This record gives sequence, structure tokens and C-alpha cells, in this order.
Amino acid sequence: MRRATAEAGINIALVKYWGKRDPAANLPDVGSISLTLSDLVTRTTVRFDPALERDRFVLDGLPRDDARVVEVLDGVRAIAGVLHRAAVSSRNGVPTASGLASSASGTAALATAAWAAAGLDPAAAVDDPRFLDLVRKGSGSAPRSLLGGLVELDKERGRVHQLCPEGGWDLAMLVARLTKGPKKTLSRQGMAHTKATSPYYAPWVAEHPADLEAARAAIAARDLPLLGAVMERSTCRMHACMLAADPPLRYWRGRTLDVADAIEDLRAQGVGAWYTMDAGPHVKVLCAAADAPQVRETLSALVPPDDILEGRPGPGARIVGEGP
Ligand code: 2P0
Repeated sequence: MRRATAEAGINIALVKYWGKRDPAANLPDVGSISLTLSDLVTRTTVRFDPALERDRFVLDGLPRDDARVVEVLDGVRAIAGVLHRAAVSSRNGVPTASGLASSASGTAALATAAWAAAGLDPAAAVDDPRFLDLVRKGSGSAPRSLLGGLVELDKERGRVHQLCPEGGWDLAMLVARLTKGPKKTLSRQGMAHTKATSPYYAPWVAEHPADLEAARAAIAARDLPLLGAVMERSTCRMHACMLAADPPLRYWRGRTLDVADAIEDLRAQGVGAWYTMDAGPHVKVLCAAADAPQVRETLSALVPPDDILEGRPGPGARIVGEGP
């Protein structure tokens, strides 16, 4: 048996995924388009070990019980015919369960490392439906972290494909981290609640393909103002859909809107910057890499410097170390 270490960057959805058509297979009701980021990464080592009686998982130095980790390992074991339990150790460059998408980078890094440690070919994994199934079951947004740059996840078969490689467009994404605790409602529960109770859910799903199409066209033309506009529209439609749930589901805080206002003001001054929010209060800002210093300065008026994170388009999940 071998040991393998993988690294995967977080990804931020520009056109959002929210809602499932098949919760057991974790298949979405809508496709999505995201940007995989450098710098904000999870690094995970997996070693299958005949001496272990159960799987061991250590996250940021602390032992944890996590059923989703065991599920991913079980999936890889079943495919590879491996019987041994595994020792898994993982380091997150982003706060866990804070709405900063560490579950996506974590699942992508874990599955990639486990796949290689079990002796399967990591280069072929992204085209293997069995691999995509187990990654998606771990986290619906995780397949997008398997590829670098701008990535689309299709809703029918759960396949991922790259729309623009990481070196293909000089973009930046800044994150204003507004809280440090865990998110108040897990995405899985929030999606089920929204689908079950929001009268805006059906229109959200019906309008979604037009946002995907507009984003694809903007990316193909490298048209940042158009992509930024679609991104803001998609996040606002997703949050509107949640706000209309019963009872309402609201991830935004007052400061979330203060940051969004500041970004709109910056744009009115001629700097191309656009906001997006996920299942948490934080605000992510998309801009040209050359404008990142100005966006950072704007965010600095509202957020302490340590709570401003920054990434560039980064590579997909990859093996960074292997051994016996
Ligand atoms: C996204 N989010 O497209 C959307 C926008 C949050 C808001 O994907 O239940 O942890 O595992 O499929 O992948 C939430 O993330 O949800 C998510 P599950 P997941 O990024």
C-alpha cells in the first residue's frame, strides 16, 4: 500500500448551485460555474495501513470523527478492492465550515489522495464517473475543485469541464471574512428547506440555464463586466430564493450588505469589481488581478487586514507527494 498527498484549492461559484434533484446521489437541480483559487488550499495525506483497525482522521492537528471522510474512503476501497483502514491527515488553509467552501477543497483533496494511495491513476480520475460520484456525494461543489481556473459542473451527469485554464485570464478573488464560527445552517439542510418551502424555488431553477449561458459567453469573450454582472445576479437570485423560504433562511449579516455597498461604490468610481456570497455572511469579490490592491484597500475600511483573503485562479486537485 502507498501513501499519497494531494492538494486542492477552494472554489467559489460565480453561477450558483442551490438545490438537489436527488439527495441520495447528491445530484443538483441546477448546474454551476466556479473559479478554483490558488493559495486557499487543503492538503491531505492518505495512507492505507494493514495495522489499523479503523479509519483515523486528523484535521488541523486534531483527531475528528467524520462520517463523510469514511464514506469517501469506503467508496475508494470498493473501487480499488482495498480492505485496509486509512490514516488521513488534513490541513485547511481556510476556516472549516465557515461558508468559505473548505468542504469542497477538503473532499477533492481527500478523494484524490485516497485514489492514488489505493493504487488508482489520479490522472484518469476526473473522467471516471465512479470517482465523480464519490466526490460529489462528499460535497456537491467538490467536483469543481478537481479542475483549475473556471469550471462548469453539469447538472445531468455531474461531469466537470474547464471553461478557462488557470493561466488563461488574469483574475483575482478577494474574500472578506466577516465571522469565524461555523455557519448557522448547513448547506445540505438549507437546500432541502428552500426546495420544500420557497415559492421562488421553481423560478430559480427555471431561470438558471440563462445565467449559465450568459456566464459561458462572458468567459469565452473574456468579458469581465459581463461575467461580474451575471455573478451578482446569480448570488442575489439564490439568496432571494432562500429569503422566501418558510421560515426564511438568511445567511447575510448587516456587514455583508455594507461590503456589497462598498463594492458597488467602488464600481461607480470606475474600478471593475463584483461581489458574491455563499452559505455564509462572507463576501467574495471578483476583479482583474491588476485591480486587487484597490479592492483590498476598499475592504480594509470595513474588515481587519487578517480577515481579507486573496487568491488567483489556481490549479485543480493534484498529487503533491507519494511514498511507500
Ligand atoms: C455553490 N454552495 O455553488 C453553492 C452556493 C453554497 C452556496 O455548493 O450539500 O457543501 O454537499 O452538495 O457542496 C454548498 O456546498 O453542498 C454550495 P452539498 P456543498 O458553491
